[in-house]
Amino acid sequence: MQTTYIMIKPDGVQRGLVGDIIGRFERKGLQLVAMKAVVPDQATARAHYAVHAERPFFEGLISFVTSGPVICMAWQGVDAIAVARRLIGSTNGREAAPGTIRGDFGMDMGYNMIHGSDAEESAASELALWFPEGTMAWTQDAQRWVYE
Ligand code: D4T
Repeated sequence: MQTTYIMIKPDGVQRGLVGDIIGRFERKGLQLVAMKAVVPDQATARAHYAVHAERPFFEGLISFVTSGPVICMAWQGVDAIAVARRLIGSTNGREAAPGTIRGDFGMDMGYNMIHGSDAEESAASELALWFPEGTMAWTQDAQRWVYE
């Protein structure tokens, strides 16, 4: 079992894609173990993208990701990190495969709607950064909740 950090970025929220995107993770069979909406502060955004601090697009990326609400989520499942990356698709929406989130909804590199952890180490550090309060342990059993 793995838990991965997934974040719908400001463009995904602004475009009204939150429901569509979350639905894909639910339908895939991943389990939602944390979720909240926040407007990221500078320090958190810079820590999250620290690996890109020297890249020319860094400052633009920080102002973009702090520009409005994002949806922070933790999704759990077998190989959840790689599974989520495949659902998300490659970085540039114009090149992302149809059927992926970026391939179906995106046309840009910077405005690519969603972030997903790329390795176990980044998942652990991103979950600690965005969810210092921790995630929920709960048993998912859909049929048990159909009839009272
Ligand atoms: P994230 O990290 O947001 O899930 O995206 P990726 O894993 O697919 O891509 P990344 O880490 O290489 O890039 C992080 C973030 O920066 C934006 N970006 C990237 C950009 O605006 N210009 C660029 O040239 C690159 C490489 C897009 C995603």
